[in-house]
Amino acid sequence: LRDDGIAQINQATDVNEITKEIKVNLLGKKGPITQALRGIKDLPVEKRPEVGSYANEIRDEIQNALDAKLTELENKALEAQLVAEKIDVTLPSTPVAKGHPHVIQSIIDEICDMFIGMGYEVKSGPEVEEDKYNFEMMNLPKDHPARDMQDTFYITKEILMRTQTSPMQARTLEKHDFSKGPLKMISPGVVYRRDTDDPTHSHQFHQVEGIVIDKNITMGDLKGTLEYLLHQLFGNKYDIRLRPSYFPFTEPSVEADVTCFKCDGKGCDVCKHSGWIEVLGAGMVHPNVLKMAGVDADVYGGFAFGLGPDRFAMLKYGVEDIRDFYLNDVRFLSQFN
Ligand code: FA5
Repeated sequence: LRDDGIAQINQATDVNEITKEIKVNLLGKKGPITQALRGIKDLPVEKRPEVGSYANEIRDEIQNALDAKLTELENKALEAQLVAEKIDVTLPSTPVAKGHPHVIQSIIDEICDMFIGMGYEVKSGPEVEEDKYNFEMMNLPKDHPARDMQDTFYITKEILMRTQTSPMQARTLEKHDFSKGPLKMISPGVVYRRDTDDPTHSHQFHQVEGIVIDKNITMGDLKGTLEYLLHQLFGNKYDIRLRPSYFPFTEPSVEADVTCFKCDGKGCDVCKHSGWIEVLGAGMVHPNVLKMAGVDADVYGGFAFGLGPDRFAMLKYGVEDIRDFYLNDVRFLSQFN
């Protein structure tokens, strides 16, 4: 029995055969050894110890042979698996596409860095905004005709998708403690208008709002800041002009234009043949805006501006259609990596 059992074990070639067949056959409840050990009680008393210890000895030998074979087969299986699953770490890997910020986000970051360098703080505000902040506190009461300048997506009568980042002027003015120093803030974000999409207009675009309020701030400070900003971003490659304009929340108001990138002397397609593209609105903050936010307009004053980074990106990179920024075509966007 022992020799036969050990021979069976030695011939086994896989783990299952050992654990499920041979082990059960030899050492299981119905196997010869268990049966022999059970039969001991029927032997004469004096024979029992001898037969018992012999049967136990055979059982232990078989058990040891089984354990040894099992370890050997398991090791072999592991080795085979290691060979089969070997990874050659020296092989070149499949390249993983790496993302990068959207070109407009990069421009916004560049603008923010520039203003942080001039001591401004950066704040963000809600895109779903109250009529109160978007219009009323910006000196645009309910029936004001200038509301038509920014065609609005209303959610309810009092809630809307902000048409400009200017509500952040009212929100920060309301909270600012002037005893601690002047207000110098910029606020980038997305705005929405019921504009018809065309090469220079999108119904969803970005703005960066800026506001500086202190004692003795002049239009000269505004002009210097805007010229610094535009020259930093565009270099001397483009001409810049400030043109009188109208905004209900600034007086006086200006708009800044930058020369188009595709002007050939006869005109510029993108700029409707004027040769200029408007990139920002600005002005001296209207005293009504200060008063409504609880600021003493006799003591404090300053300037504000709202610029369009989408238009900046068009100029900087010679993109002729603003809609390209929103189509999410990776072939287009990856140029700006
Ligand atoms: C405003 O939105 C004012 N809030 C700006 C302002 C702030 C003036 C503070 C004074 C003081 P305007 O509607 O002109 O102004 O928009 C500002 C800029 O946003 C424009 O110069 C332009 O660069 C950009 N812009 C406006 N409409 C669109 C549009 N549909 N698509 C892309 N950019 C746009």
